[in-house]
Amino acid sequence: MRIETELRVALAQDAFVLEYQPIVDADSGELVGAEALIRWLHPQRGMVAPGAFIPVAEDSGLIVPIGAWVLREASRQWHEWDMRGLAPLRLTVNVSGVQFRDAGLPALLASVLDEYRVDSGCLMLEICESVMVDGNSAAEARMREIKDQGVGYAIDDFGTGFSSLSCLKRFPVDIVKIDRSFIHDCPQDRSDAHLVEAIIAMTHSLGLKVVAEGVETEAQLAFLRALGCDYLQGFLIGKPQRAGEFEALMRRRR
Ligand code: G
Ligand code: G
Ligand code: MN
Ligand code: NA
Repeated sequence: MRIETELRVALAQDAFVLEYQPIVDADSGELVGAEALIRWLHPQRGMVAPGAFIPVAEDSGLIVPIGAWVLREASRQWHEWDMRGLAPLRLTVNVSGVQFRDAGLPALLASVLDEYRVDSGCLMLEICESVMVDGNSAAEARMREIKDQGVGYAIDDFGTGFSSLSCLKRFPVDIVKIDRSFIHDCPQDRSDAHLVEAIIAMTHSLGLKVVAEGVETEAQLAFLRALGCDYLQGFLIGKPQRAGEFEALMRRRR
């Protein structure tokens, strides 16, 4: 079967699942949120990572219904945790450019936030720099329309694209996520270390918060903390995990 056809079947059969990767406050280590990451539970191939099917979903337009499933499922899970007294936790959800530009997105968000009584301040969309670089006023208007619903924005993989400082200033961004490729060789690699330092300083000068992604070592953690990085995410903090495991982590971290 073509992967596109398989993805349609997967949607119909509810064969996707979300994992949650913890995000902590750099100073206190307190759990502040999680990034929701989709996985496909394939009947033959087992768990398929998003890199293997998100690009196909984007090309075929299937990213719109798949992305809708992700937003609904993340909201449903938030509500479940809230009911058990485990929220408020901030959830960030990855949104592809195609999905972001889809005309139905604002209404979909309004509907899931309402259905699951999600505190909109607890939901953030992770978009990549290219959404802003589109440079166009349509993207800016769309961002503001959703922002008016209380939903925030984190810029994913920051540093790998071509967005400028003026974009971060002009668009209603809340958080910048430094791409893990820049964190990987810190603090030994002086040029990466300086780059990370500059991104943090620049982000703060614009009044935004910053998340370092891909934190894997204690040395990276100490380095990022010393620079005043706000939040940390990475295997050192915790791997992406299923809701049940994540819930256990929330109970321990509270
Ligand atoms: O989870 P890793 O686990 O492999 O994720 C790889 C990539 O897939 C990341 O760049 C992430 O942004 C993207 N991704 C994960 N979940 C989603 C999702 O729900 N929607 C979209 N559009 N991308 C996702
Ligand atoms: O592009 P995005 O930032 O959304 O990608 C998230 C991806 O990064 C997921 O595939 C996740 O599994 C992966 N990831 C998260 N933390 C780490 C880490 O510390 N090291 C590495 N190598 N990958 C990580
Ligand atoms: Mn992401
Ligand atoms: Na990233």
